[in-house]
Amino acid sequence: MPALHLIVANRNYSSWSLRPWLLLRKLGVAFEETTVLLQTEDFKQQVVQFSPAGKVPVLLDGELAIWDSLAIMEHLAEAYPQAWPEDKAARAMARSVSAEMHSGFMELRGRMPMNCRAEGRVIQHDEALDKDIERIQAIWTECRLRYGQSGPWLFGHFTIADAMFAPVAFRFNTYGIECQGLAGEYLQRMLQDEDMQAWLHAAQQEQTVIMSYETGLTAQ
Ligand SMILES: N[C@@H](CCC(=O)N[C@@H](CS)C(=O)NCC(=O)O)C(=O)O
Repeated sequence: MPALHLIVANRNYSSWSLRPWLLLRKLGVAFEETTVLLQTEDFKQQVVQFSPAGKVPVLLDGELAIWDSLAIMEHLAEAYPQAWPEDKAARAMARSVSAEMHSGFMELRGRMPMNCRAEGRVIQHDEALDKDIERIQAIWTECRLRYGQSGPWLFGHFTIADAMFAPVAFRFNTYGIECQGLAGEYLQRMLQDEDMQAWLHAAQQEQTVIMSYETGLTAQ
């Protein structure tokens, strides 16, 4: 019986859930999963048993409950240090871009909600949104250029930084954001990844539609 148990929400919409789920898959760690559906009556009831924040994801590790995607991944990194780059300078950069993703990019998050099974959605662009998009492309390019020599991910092997940006790849796909050069290659690598495809496949099987996440259905 796996010692780890991850509580997540709808695959299609829960960007925060995707992050630790993907990291666990990449670490090759066995874990149990429970899905609680967003905006249902028993969501809060189920989740507050483990998380005072009342949000997912939550990781149960024996007696411990850890909530918040970055805290969960930091907890995993204690047992699996490869979750961060080994090199100190690379690790500092990985921590910085992960924290930047965790606490920022509000325009992108608000206006391009994760909706991974949807494609061809049209959103209106403005300076604030394009600034977020350009900053993400710059991060991907710089990490790949400086630290990506030993593998296909931002710091060579898959790290927490990749997990942090994985939902952005689905968002870029849904809303038709194209990336060039190293950022474009990274985007395609992420979208074609077998674990990302497994997550997407599960999202495609879900029946629930939450209209507040269904942005860009028609040209605005
Ligand atoms: N900063 C938190 C955000 C978690 C979060 O907002 N989760 C959403 C699901 S994607 C949630 O649980 N929403 C339910 C609610 O707010 O009632 C993290 O990194 O885990």
